[in-house]
Amino acid sequence: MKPVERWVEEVAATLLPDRVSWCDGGDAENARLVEGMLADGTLHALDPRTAPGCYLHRSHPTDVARTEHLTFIASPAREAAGPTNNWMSPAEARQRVWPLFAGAMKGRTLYVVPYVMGPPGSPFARVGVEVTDSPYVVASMRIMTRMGRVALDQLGSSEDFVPGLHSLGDLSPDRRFIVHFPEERRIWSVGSGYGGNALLGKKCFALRIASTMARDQGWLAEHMLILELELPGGETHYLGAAFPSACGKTNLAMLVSPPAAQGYKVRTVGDDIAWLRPGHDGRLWAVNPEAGFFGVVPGTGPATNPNALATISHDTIFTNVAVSPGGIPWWEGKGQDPPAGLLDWQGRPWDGSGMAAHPNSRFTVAARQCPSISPRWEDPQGVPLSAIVFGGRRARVAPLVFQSRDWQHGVFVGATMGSETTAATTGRVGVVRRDPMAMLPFCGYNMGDYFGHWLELGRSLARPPAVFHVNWFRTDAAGRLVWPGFGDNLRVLLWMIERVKGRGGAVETPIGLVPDESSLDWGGLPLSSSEKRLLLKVERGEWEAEVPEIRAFFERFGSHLPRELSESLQTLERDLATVTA
Ligand code: OXD
Ligand code: MN
Repeated sequence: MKPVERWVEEVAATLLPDRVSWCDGGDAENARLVEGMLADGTLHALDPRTAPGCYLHRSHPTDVARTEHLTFIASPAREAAGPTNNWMSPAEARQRVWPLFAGAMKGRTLYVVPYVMGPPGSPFARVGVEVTDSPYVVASMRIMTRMGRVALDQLGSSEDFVPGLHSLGDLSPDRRFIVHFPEERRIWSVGSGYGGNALLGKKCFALRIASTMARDQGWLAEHMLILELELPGGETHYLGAAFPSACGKTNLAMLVSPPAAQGYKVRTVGDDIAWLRPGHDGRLWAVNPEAGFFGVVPGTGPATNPNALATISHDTIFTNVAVSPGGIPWWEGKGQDPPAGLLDWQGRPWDGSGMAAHPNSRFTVAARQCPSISPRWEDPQGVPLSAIVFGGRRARVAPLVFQSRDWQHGVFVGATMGSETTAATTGRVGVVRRDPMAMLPFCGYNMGDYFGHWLELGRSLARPPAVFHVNWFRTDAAGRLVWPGFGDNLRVLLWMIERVKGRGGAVETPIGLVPDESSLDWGGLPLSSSEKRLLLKVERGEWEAEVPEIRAFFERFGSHLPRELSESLQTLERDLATVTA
């Protein structure tokens, strides 16, 4: 018996399913699953004329986002999980969580979902196997990963796979746990059918477990989009960008810009996760381990992201959007008036107040459907990064863009990122929290050690990417967003590429290098000179107020905080004190 078969037999003995079904990932299997889900109301068919091959899933109203407070790292020592993760000892997990799996699949089918994270044939691809009782999860994993026979073939009789146990349980938040065992490289998830909690290849494997594998093996697993930027004449650059959930990674990865007419082309390699490795050439190489997009729907429209709109025009699973009586999906920002008789995300007649689609409603769609997908998106070796971009959602403080002075300073910039919370996780929206490298909810080990790993990895790169920070969300005194964003973000990317090439004007500030006003292309933008100044402004008082917050955040890591980061903080403090206001 192969190791994977032995494991399935072992867990089935506890889960007690009525049936075990090994998924091959084929069309016939998917059609059978969809048919069953249409029959039992897990899926609703959408209008075959305007949304061919599309379905709507409504999740339980208490199960609409990742639940970070129910997500745990179960390393034997609390210190290994660090101060930013919820920790549970493996013994406690066995006591509190394992019993929730006992008999959980009685009357249900246990689906075995073998999957590969990483491009086909890539030496960096890794196999996971998810056991689940949710056909919605199976259908979604088929889109988000390379699922089925391909994974079993890659695995053969090896033991080298990440086992993930998932059951919907009774969907009660009181009995919901997402537990990661980094040392054993296994995952348990119970009580949720929501994407980030239940599609175990994504956040659980490709970020939390993979980040610990990456630490041990000398690479990085990051919450980053990867985009390709072709300049007129054909020169091509790749950028990785880490923004917290629901801060525009998908939009940036699929950017369509007015300067496209001049020969600039942006193509998509990935929209959420990047696995990064030092190459023999001293550069940092990136692969997208996923095969699909699980993106935020509201705000996806012809002006904001026409490529995403085209991508999701067919063969897409929508979760928690609104729908017309004729099965036309609708959401805020779609760029169309709401159809008459609209049903909200819970299937109730919408009375026009509040959002009709859930703010965290999602699309699940194959990456190959994206019109802007890069021909290199499945390159087994990945793509070499010219730049890494960190970014947050800050109404104040952070300028539109700045560049770090070097890799070490770039790690400091990433480690001190702040961002306002969004609907992608349960809890209050709009409060600023430190979200280092956008990995706060996704780092599978002590973040202090993670910063150290970033520093060490940089030392091994002869040609490290330049590191930048962006903020598209600065507001004026009236609370209005100043920067138009979306397609115009290309202007900022082009300044970065100029900097990478040793050109592009910049002024030194205590936080790093900010474009001088004349080196950004503002042409045609309806911005006054005071708005331009506001966008690029490094306000000393605001940054002085950041320093104690950063210090308090750093202190949480105790002896795990690399000395280099305390030094960078001291430098910032000193430079702020000496700068002329
Ligand atoms: C996601 C998230 O779903 O970050 O990508 O929440
Ligand atoms: Mn994400």
